[in-house]
This record gives sequence, structure tokens and C-alpha cells, in this order.
Amino acid sequence: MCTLVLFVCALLSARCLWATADELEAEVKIEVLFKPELCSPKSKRGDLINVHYDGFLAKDGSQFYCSRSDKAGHPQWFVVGVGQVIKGLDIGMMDMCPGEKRKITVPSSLAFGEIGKAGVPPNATVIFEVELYSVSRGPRSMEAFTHMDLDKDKSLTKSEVKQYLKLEYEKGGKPRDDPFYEKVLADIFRRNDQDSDGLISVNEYNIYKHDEL
Ligand SMILES: *[C@@H]1O[C@H](CO)[C@@H](O)[C@H](O)[C@H]1NC(C)=O
Ligand SMILES: [Ca+2]
Ligand SMILES: [Ca+2]
Repeated sequence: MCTLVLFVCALLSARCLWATADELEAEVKIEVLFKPELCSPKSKRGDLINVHYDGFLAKDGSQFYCSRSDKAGHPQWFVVGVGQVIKGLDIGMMDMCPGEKRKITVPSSLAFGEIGKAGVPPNATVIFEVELYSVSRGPRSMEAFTHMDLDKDKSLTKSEVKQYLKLEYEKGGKPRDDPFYEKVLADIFRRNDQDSDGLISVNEYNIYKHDEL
């Protein structure tokens, strides 16, 4: 019930990628709750990040999203800064390092807007408590694509992406079981495999044009 609700933005990416006048005036407030002494690498636009977060309504503190406290919840993977999550989180999770915890207050225009969603009324300011687990440099760069594309056929299979995820989790000291990877993979393919052929092509991978391309 708690999973994946933020990815509503993936479906509305045009709306999420381009700021309206309203959004430009609104501000995201970032409070750093914990910062590791060695704070590196810091997240930047286009990085693949792994993060746990809880979401609350600012007005009464009630919780509408629970990846941390929900037992079925797992840390979410997404590419930061490209509209895969609400804009307020794209902004609020920049320059953040693994281990860092933040409280991010997001005005409704950068969150769920005038419509809201289940658990979030219209025009609601929301607060996210986030903990970043890992930052992978520029997964949307061609360099990263080539690195993941083990047989060099210019498309990514589930097994190629899975090997990459496994390595990332092992590097982070948090190896997971197979059902976990399957769940994450299903999510990644649902959002990126536009033509549903079971492969992520170069074009699908670069669906959000990036600075370095
Ligand atoms: C939300 O805000 C918009 C713009 O300020 C306003 O037109 C609308 O009536 C508000 N909706 C509710 C339910 O308060
Ligand atoms: Ca391949
Ligand atoms: Ca495809």
C-alpha cells in the first residue's frame, strides 16, 4: 500500500520536468538531520540513488508514505533530478551523501499540487524524512550504459541490470535476496522500457536528455 506512490511523476513526466511559474516561486526547505564526517560522493542530477523515506502532512504530522516503517517497504531506487519523483524531492536530495539524513519540506506546487492523492489533500505542504543509502555516479551517462551492457549489443536485459544492482548493493555492504532484486527490476523496467519488449534500449535509457550527452 505504501510502495511506489511517488512514482506518479513518472507517468506525468512532462508536467514534472517543466517548472510552471507557480513552482518557480515555491521553495523547498532542507534541514540536515545527520551528516557523516566523510560526506562523499554527493548526489547530482542524473545519479542513481537508493533512499528510504517517510512522508508526512505538514499540517498535522499524519503519515501518508512509509518506506522506512512499513515492513514491506524497501529503499527506493531512482534517478535523481530528472522527474522520476516529485519535484520537491528532486530538488531536496541534491548534494546529499550516503548516510546523510534530511528533513525536506515541500510546498504543494512541488509535491502533489491542487489535486493531491490518496492520503494527501489538495494544496498540502508535505514533509519527507529521507535517508540516503547509496549514490551511483551518472547511471544515465553512456559510459554507465556501456558498463552495464555486458554483451555490448546496445540494449540492457533484466539480467544485465540485475548484475549491476547486485554489485551496487554489495559495494554498499547490504546484499539482498533474489525476490528483492526482482521487485526493483520490475520497477525499473516498468518505468524505462517504453515499448515493453523486455529490453532497455539506448533511446529508452536516454529518455531524459542529460547534461553530459
Ligand atoms: C488549491 O489552490 C488553488 C490555487 O490557489 C485554488 O484555486 C483551489 O481552490 C485550492 N483548492 C482547495 C481544495 O483548497
Ligand atoms: Ca546487452
Ligand atoms: Ca524496450
